[in-house]
Amino acid sequence: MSKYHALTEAEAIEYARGIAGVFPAGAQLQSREIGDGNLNLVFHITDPASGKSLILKQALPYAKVVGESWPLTLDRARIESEALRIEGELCPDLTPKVYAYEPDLALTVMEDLSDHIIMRRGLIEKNRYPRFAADIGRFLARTLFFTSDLAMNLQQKKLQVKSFINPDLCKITEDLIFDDPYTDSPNNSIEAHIRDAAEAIWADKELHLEVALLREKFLTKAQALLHGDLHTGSIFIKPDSTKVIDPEFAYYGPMGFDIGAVIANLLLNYAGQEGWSPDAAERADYRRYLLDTVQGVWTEFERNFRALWNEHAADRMARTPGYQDVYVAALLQDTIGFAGCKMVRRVYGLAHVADIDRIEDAAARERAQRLALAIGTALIKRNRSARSFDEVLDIALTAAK
Ligand code: SR1
Ligand code: MG
Repeated sequence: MSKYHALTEAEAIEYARGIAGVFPAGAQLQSREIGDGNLNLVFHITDPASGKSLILKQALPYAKVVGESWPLTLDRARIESEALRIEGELCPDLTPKVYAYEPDLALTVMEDLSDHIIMRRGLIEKNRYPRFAADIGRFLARTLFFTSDLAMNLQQKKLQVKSFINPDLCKITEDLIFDDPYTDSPNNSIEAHIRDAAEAIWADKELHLEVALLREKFLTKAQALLHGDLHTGSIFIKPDSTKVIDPEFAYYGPMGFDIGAVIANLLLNYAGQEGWSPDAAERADYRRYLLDTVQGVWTEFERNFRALWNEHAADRMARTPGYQDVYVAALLQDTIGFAGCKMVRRVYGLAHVADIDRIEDAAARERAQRLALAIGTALIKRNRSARSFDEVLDIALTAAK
């Protein structure tokens, strides 16, 4: 019989006590369930006397955001712990340390990062993170390059694709990102004041074609091991440190999906400045910082990715002259298209973002929502013709005028 059951706070303490070498014997541990994501339980275990702490993350057999009517496989805990291991080997300074994985309980024990904050919150507070673009560009380049056919033994890579088949979590993305926002789905959550904008998107056949083509890439292009949900809520940050968490949506897919996710979430905050920066000069200044960061993410990704390719390309065909330029040009287009899809879904799909939803002034929130939709739809429509990353910045600047 399965040992699985959702842990209580007291059981989480007992489990944490058994992790060797963390807490002193007899420590008076405290436990608090702090999960504010959509899917899992997260226990913060602390020992006030020694100052030591741990995080226990446990998958629930359903999507917490909806309830037991939406069952979800516990296998995602295995996928997450395995993805964390690979990301940790490739980027040890950019991932949390994992102390244990308990398959029967779908439980991962990891480093407590509460000296960092969730990046989405940091951006809402208008903090600046000078290292972020370089850190995330390196994370993206290393995790995507080294798990792809460019760097791996081709047979090993196929076996790795198999162990990251993640149908339940991919279905969430397929529905919530590539389907629901383009029709009057009951999963959507639409504020009445922007229903006209949603209806315009439902009627926009040119847009639907681009989304169908991007969805096809998500469904079929097993290019690299993706994080799969790389929004600013999956990043813990402080000015001198970046940590990428929560890769439970990991699967083999198109590289641009992860790069686009980072860019989309920076641009969602850019749109949200309608509410967070009422002063025009302050708004323009923080937006300039965000666009510099958006540009930096792509520049750092491309620089690192090309350097890795030049140094580590696995075989003769990967070193074919001209191949790298064509590959990167296609990555740019995928990145732009997926970034657009990731923006639209966060405005009126099932799961929104605090950068926009927490704006209290309804008129400012509506302006932010419409701006995010304008940028998102333009990115989607321009993806296949894009030749330079400058187009992303042009779209954002033009839409905000
Ligand atoms: C039902 S889960 C909703 C969203 O939360 C996750 O973070 C993913 O982005 C997913 O689409
Ligand atoms: Mg998550």
